Amino acid sequence: MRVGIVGGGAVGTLLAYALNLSGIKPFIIYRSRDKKSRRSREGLKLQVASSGGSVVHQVNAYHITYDELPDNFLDLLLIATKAYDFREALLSIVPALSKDAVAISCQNGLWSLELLEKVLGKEKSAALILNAGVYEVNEVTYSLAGCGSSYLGQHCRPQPWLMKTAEILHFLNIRVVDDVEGYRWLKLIVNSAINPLTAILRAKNSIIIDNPLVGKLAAKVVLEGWLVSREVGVTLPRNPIIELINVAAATRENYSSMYQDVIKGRRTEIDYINGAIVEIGERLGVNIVLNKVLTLLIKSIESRG
Ligand code: KPL
Repeated sequence: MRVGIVGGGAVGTLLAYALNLSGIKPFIIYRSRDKKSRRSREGLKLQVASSGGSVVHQVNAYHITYDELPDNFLDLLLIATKAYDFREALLSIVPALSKDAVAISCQNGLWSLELLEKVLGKEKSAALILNAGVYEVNEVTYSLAGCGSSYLGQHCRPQPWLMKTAEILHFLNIRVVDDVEGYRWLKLIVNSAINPLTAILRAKNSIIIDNPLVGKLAAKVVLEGWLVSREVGVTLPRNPIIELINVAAATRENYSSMYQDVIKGRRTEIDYINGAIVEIGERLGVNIVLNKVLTLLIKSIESRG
């Protein structure tokens, strides 16, 4: 099976490492030739905590740019770009997919799975709700700072390929679920609190559980998203306040993806997380004032560069 991973950042590296543990050497696909060359030269590493400290693993992958990919080549595509790069990445890669290829969106927030389904159809599209904390150490090294349970699901009855994919990614402790919407919203709501608060306060995820004031604010943000999800008609598989605490505890040593974006002066995924809650909440008449404030604060930080 030929597996492609678009996006060679923190999530892409973790996925590649997980595939290596099942004996698969994936193709990591880049837009930039410079990044590809550097990775081909210096390799890619994932630092994983172990009982006696941390171990740095070499990630075994082929590094390739979009235009080097042959047509009808990939059987499984894992899309691990930022949410705002998803559309362009997907459309550029479609010719490289084999006739029966299937694809998984791994983005934070909403809208990516819907876009994937428009291109490949519901049965060949799935979403991975990844509850792992990975951060960039340097351009070729990432660190895995905690891993909770992750979920894989579709907007139709789970197809047989989903179970096989969960097996080859067993390192990530993935459960195939029937109700992907519930799990997507659960993660969306948890991210809506952890990501902007850690980015604004420049703190690790642990601040959510270690600082009672931040914890209280995070819980209020979660409550807004919870009310929006109820108006949408989504049933959450778990209480999102408890999930917030569990995810923050499981990834306590991690710097959230939004923290990392802000520190590096990069664009964040705020529009797909809190921005999505604001958009849907306003349409349905739910009070989403905290999500709005967080969205504006992160956008103000982004605009300063
Ligand atoms: O999804 C994450 C992110 O940082 O985007 C969590 C799970 C909160 C880990 O940091």
